[in-house]
This record gives sequence, structure tokens and C-alpha cells, in this order.
Amino acid sequence: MKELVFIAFASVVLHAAEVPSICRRPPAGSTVPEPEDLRSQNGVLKADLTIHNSTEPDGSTRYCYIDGNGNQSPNLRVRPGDLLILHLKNDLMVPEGTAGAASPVHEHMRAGKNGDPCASGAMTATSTNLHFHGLTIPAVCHQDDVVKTSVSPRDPPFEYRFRIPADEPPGLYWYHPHIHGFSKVQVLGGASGALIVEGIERANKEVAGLPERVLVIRDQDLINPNAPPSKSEPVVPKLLLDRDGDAANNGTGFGKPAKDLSINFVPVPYPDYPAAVIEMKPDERQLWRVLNASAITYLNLAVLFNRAPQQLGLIALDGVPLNHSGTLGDLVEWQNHLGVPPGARVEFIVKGPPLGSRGLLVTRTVDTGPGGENDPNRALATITASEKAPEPRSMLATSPQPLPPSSVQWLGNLTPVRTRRLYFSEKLTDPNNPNSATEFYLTVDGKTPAKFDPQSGVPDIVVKQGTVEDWIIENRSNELHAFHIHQLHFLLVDYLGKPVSEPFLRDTVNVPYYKKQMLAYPSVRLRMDFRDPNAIGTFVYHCHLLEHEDGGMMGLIRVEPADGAPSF
Ligand SMILES: [Cu+2]
Repeated sequence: MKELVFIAFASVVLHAAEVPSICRRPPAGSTVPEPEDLRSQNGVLKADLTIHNSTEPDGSTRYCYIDGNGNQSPNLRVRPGDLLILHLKNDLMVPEGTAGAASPVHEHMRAGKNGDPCASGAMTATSTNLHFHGLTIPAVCHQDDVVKTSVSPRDPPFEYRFRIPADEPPGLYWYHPHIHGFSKVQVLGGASGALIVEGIERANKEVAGLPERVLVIRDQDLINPNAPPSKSEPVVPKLLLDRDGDAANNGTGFGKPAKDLSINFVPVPYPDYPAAVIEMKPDERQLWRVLNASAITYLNLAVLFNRAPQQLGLIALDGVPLNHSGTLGDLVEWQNHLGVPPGARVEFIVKGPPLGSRGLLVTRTVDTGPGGENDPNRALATITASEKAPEPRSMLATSPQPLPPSSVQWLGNLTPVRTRRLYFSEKLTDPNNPNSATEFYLTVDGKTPAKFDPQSGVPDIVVKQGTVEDWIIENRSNELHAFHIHQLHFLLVDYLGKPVSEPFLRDTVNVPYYKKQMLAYPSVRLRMDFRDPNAIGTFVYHCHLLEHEDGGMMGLIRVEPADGAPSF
């Protein structure tokens, strides 16, 4: 017995810096690797995932998921109706240089205080859990609850076990940790991966037979924070920091970014942005499935040939095919750039460059507002054309069985039972000190703005299953925010007060920032779909810029069963 106690204590005092880096990262300029595919078999995908972290010699902290075969952040590939069983083991250690590092024992004691990971609610640097972003699955423990579920390093592997809904739209979803207060550090460190609901070629035969490529774009702290901008860049105004300590938006499209980016873990660091490499056969058409797994960075993707933007054939957004409303056939929306807020996904057809030339995947600058971070123009990957280029590992079926039409009425044709107004706002903790910390709020209009309180358990909004509502989300701050809600997709009805008629659904949407001379706060109107019985329960909606979410920009909703009194 004594020996056991000793072993447990020894693991507690181990620090991240004392172990070799388990979260391997390719060098800058590498060929973009494909994440390993874990595919369901006979209707079941069973996998082990262990979350690790490490402090690198340069002081940076990495986080990663490693599966039972040693693969990092594998693609989870499932079909509608499949059972997904994941065993999550927490091997996190107290990151170097954090407050908790000074008292690791105390940290661990707190993490395991409650014993039961389903009821723990522990929010510490070494606790973790999983959120399955975009899936309409129940917000209960062992499925998709993130409010109370907290797995500590002392816990045995924690089982996630749920069925992918039979009517889940085919497309790109993702998994990441969702511990309030610590989401940013874990996701920024690299804890994220793609989840693919197979069958997109059944929804849109324009992509049937195409090779497909999953690209996960993550952000991370700058590798060269003190480097001057590249000499090839125009001179930009003096660097300023925003209230979060990140490089502030300077409005020029250049200068030091708030964060570096990586593409399937190949870093593309400031200041020279050495591009990663994607090899394609000349003129080949591929389906690119791009996830913005950044903690705070907005993307604005474009593919350039000789500096000229190419047409990208968008076919799905946030895991939902563009023709989801069922009336538009094999819809492809050709655009020369695609904006992707943190958390969102875009799936599009790309045509490779002709033999002898090359293309460039870039993200163009995003104006995040006077209070926002600097997201400048930068390269991500060179696209080379060669007959010898290997095909991506995964090909979409050539003659797919068409997906049956949706059995539920199109959300756009329904009448909302009510309209609610919510707003994003920010406040300095000391209004007289511009350097004091910022508090972030997401408030139901009429209530007093308050940071999300994870212990309260009192819902900010109560709705009935079976209904649909319109929510107007305003931005009363001077930087962008990205609204996201768990367990359901919504329809964007109005953008900046003007109706849009989108034939598809989203789960994450950008809300433009407020400027003083504006007559009204910028807003979006969303039709929220509470019809699916899987959405019954208590869950969260929040800003998907994770330092805002961790800082309090989150609210709690309870969806009550349609037939009268709540069952819990
Ligand atoms: Cu935000």
C-alpha cells in the first residue's frame, strides 16, 4: 500500500520539462503530412486517445492527442449511425511557468477532489475533457457534456461512448478539450483533431471520386517573437499589444501576427513564413476539408497561381453540405477566398496547378477591429505539380448512393416561437487603468453582464425542445467575436440587418465589430433549431475565440423536454 502511495506522489511532482517531447512537430517547410485515419468497422469506431503535454527547450508548451498506435491527432472517420467509443487518458503535467507549477501537488489534489469525472467540474491546468464540435449528440456525461465532465491525471481512461445520429449531415467536425479557463492553452498547444462524418459525395456528386485531403490549421505562440518583420514587407506602424497581450490589429495586412500558424502541425512561422509543401498531380481536382482549429486566429483562405486568386468550389460549411435545404441539387459555390472564423470548417474543390507551375495556399489579412489581434497576410503552403505526386490516402466513392432527403422541415420555412437578443461586450476590470485585465461577457439583453460562472448551474436561457427561436447576436465591442453553440446547427437569417438566404446551416458564425460612428450595433440573426431530442439538456454557447471564452464570454442554456415538466 505504501508503495502505491509513493508512486502516485512521484507522478505528481514530475514536471513537463523533464520528459522528452512526445508531441512531435515536423520542421518548417516540410511536406504537409496527412493525419492517420481511424475508420469505423462494422458500425463501431473504438480508439484510445491520450492527451499529453510537454515544455520545449524554447519554453513553449505543446499539447497533443496520441492514439493507441502512437499517431498524433488522428482523423476519426465515422458514418451516420455508427457507435464511437473513445477512451481518453489524461497524461497532462503542470506546464512550466504557470501558477500551478509552483505547487503541483496542490494542483493535482484539486483536479481529483471530487473523484467522479462526471461530477468533478474541476477546472485546472491538468484537467481535461472532450467536446465534439458540431455533432447533435446529447450533452450528458460520457457523451458531450463539458460543464461538469473533467478528467484528471489520476483517473483511469475515461470512456466517451455515443452514436453518430443517423441524420447527421456528412462533413467535417472536430474534437478538442473544453475546460473553462484552460481551453485556450490546451487548444493553442495543439490539442485538436478532425472528425469526419463520411458520405459527403452522397450529398453532392460533384465531389464523387475525388481524392480528399484533411488540413487542420492551428495557431500557436510565436516561435520568433522578437524578430523584426521580413524586409520584403512594407513598413507598418509601431507594434502595439492588445489587451490580451497579443500583437494588435494594425489594419495594414502586414506586421507581426498575434500567433503563428501551422498546417497539419507543420509550422509556418513569422517573420518569413516558410511555406509547407502540398504535392498534387497537375490539374488534379481534390476536395480539401479545412478546419480552423486556431484558438484565436481568423483565416481568410485563398489559392494563388502567379499571384492570381483561383476559384475554390465551396461545397460544405461547418460540416453541412451547402445544398442541405434539399432544393438546390449539386450546389457548388465558386469563390476566390473563404473566411473561416476559429472553430469553423470549409470544404471545397481545388484544382491543382498545371505541370511546371506552382500555387500558393495563403491566408489573407482579416480586419479583426481596433481591439482585435493582428491576422496579417501570410503563406501557408506551396502547391507543387508533379506526375509523381502521391495521391491523398482517402478517395471519395465514385458512384455513391444519393443521400435521402432530410425528414425534417427546412429550418428556413419555420416560424420562430420568440426572438431573443444577446450581445458580446467587454469591460476593463479597472476602468481607470487601460492595462488592467479585460472581462468578456455574452449577455441576454436586459440582464447584467457577468462572466460565465461554471459553478452556478443556473441557465441563462431556457427553451422547449421541439421549438425554433430567432436569436439576434450583437457585438457591442470593438473586435470580432465568433458565436458558437453546442449540440445544434443554426440558420443565418440576417447579417448586419440584411436578410441572407443561405440553403445550409452553420454552428459557428462571425459577428462584425462595433465602431463608434455606427448607428446600431452590428448583429446577426440566427434561427436556432431546438427540434432534435438529442439537444435536450443543459449546455453552453460562447465566443469561439478561446481567450474570450476562458475569460467569461459564455452562457448556459437548458433545453427542456417538450412534454411538460423537466425531467432533471
Ligand atoms: Cu470573442
